[in-house]
Amino acid sequence: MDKKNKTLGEFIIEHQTAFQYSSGELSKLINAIRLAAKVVNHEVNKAGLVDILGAAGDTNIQGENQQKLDVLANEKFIQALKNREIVCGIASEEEDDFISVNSNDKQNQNKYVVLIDPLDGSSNIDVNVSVGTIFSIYRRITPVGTPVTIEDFLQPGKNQVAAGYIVYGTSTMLVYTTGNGVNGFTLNPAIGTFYLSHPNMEFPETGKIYSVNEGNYIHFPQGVKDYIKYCQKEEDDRPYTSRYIGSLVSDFHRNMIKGGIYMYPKSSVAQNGKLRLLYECNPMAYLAEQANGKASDGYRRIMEIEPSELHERVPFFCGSRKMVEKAEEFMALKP
Ligand code: P6P
Repeated sequence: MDKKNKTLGEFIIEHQTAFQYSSGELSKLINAIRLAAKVVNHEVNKAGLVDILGAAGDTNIQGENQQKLDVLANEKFIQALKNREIVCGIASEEEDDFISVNSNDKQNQNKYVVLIDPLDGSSNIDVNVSVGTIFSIYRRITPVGTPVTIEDFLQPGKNQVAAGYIVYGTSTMLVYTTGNGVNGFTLNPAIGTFYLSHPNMEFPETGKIYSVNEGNYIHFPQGVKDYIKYCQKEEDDRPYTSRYIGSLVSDFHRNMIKGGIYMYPKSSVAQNGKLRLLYECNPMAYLAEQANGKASDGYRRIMEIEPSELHERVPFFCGSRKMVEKAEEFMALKP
């Protein structure tokens, strides 16, 4: 077990031999994320003080009002990733299409593509509720030195080489995996350093918290309605507690520490739910499985899904393994 208070930089160096590819490449990837996280954290923490709140006036591909902080976070992460000679392509919730990153040298030897939700839960910005950044990293599958293509991004989640999130909450944390468990680092804002505060994070096998927007109850499949009523029934260790922040990263983070399930199911008004497969569900599913949890669309493993487009949505059930399995039982009975 790694001792706490190790810095993120020390941790990366000590663990880079466990990274399945070149050791230096992981350091560059995580360091780019770390830098952008500190810049965005600074802006998020002062959002109420400067004229950075409110819609930027534009709408993104999701048809949602772009908050200025969305735009800023997107720019900062793209800039940080572009500046490292390691990434050949970037996809973002805030960008209609993927961005091809051309290396300074003629032969673009960069091997990684990164998919990001630069500021998830952005509707919470104006009400001072925590938000997060989510990232997902793959090795490209098309030949190194050729232009990156959509195929490099449309990989199933099981191909990820790293994934994580930054949660801008009461403290700012970077939580990530490279396939050898999940570790959480807390930022000391006074010195701008992330310290290992949560080594080897794991979901409790079960829990007593369920997270879902019950305002959509009437539109849910019967199996989801039945599972919610199961959670609310006075029996055994139930009723459970309902906790829903409206920020996936925050709900996921709390549930990983305390035990719980997060659900964004399909509904009669959203046949594929709301969450994006590539830059929300897959990275969170990778983290969940690395933390002995589970992630499915109610029927199948999220990380087995073959993506067909950059911004596709999937239903999402994620958290403590036994809670996800129980929800899947109800879905199987009444899809
Ligand atoms: P609703 C934020 O927009 C997000 O993608 C997740 O972070 C969050 O859990 C969900 O959508 C909230 O959506 O429809 O419940 O407001």
